[in-house]
Amino acid sequence: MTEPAHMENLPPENIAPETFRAGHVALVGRPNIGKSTLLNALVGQPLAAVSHKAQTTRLVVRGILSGPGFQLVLEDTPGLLDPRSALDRSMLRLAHRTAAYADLVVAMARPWTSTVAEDMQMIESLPGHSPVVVAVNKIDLVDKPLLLPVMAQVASLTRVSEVVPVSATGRDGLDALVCVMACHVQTSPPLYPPDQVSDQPERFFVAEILREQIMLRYHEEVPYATAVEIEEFVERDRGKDYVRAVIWVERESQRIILVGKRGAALKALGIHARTAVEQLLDRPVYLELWVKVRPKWRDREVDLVRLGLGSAPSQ
Ligand SMILES: Nc1nc2c(ncn2[C@@H]2O[C@H](COP(=O)(O)OP(=O)(O)OP(=O)(O)O)[C@@H](O)[C@H]2O)c(=O)[nH]1
Ligand SMILES: [Mg+2]
Repeated sequence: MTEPAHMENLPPENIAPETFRAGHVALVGRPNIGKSTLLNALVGQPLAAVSHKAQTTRLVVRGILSGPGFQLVLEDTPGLLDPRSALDRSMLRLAHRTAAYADLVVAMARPWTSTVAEDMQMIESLPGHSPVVVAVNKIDLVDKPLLLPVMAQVASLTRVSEVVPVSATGRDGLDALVCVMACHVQTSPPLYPPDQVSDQPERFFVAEILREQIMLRYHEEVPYATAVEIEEFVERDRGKDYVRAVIWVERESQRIILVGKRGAALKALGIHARTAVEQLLDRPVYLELWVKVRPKWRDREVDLVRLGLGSAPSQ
């Protein structure tokens, strides 16, 4: 997974190099629409954190989907929303920048007529000039005839070249979506070896697993006031790998909730996270968790940069 990309990747022998297609595909849309679920379903691995809460994803998560004659570098992004904190602004900038530089944008929309206007507005405000394919997700939640007007409305937008109905959890329509995405990227040699699923480091995915557990296990403001920092990651040839992570919160009251009575909540979090980390890395891991307070980190650019959640103001 952490293999660096090299530029001499060759298409499989039975594919003519001049017909191979490859490119970056940004998955964008409002929070909770299922971008991360779709990424995971397409690459077949739980790379990105998924939860029923909005604003689960804070950074771009990349998954590589290789098939016969194509390679798609899928980029899951934070949900597009009206920003209220420096963190929100940073997430919005990141999602917009990813869309602007992608070869193709897959804008995800909800399947209801009541929300189609909002999703169309989101699509119209996307920066850049790359083609837009709309994936209308969660179609398992609506009667099929009700989908048609939604699809017709989004298809009427000038930048939209195709609309594909899908259910990321039900794995419905995914083959059609892959086919449409592969047709919309340019001919290009593969960007990565065919068996590589991401170009992001293992420690990034360890933080993502911890974040998912926090989103799933805590409520109200607590998961939102939380950031995960992997302070140390030591790979060992013999014995367990060692990972030390700090979970930052904004207030002492949040630290107390995270840790729980006699440390029970943090212990349960650690056990679940370690199991998922060991599955991902396919080796045993010793996971050490610390919870620390950093007041108002979400509104302090300097903290965002330090935690890898923002770019330096001068950039
Ligand atoms: N019924 C149904 N639920 C879905 C589908 N796709 C995703 N979900 C659920 O929607 C919720 C949000 O999914 P995520 O993948 O975390 O959504 P997201 O767009 O990445 O959200 P943010 O990271 O917050 O922007 C989860 O509870 C998913 O299980 C689908 O096709 N059908
Ligand atoms: Mg997400």
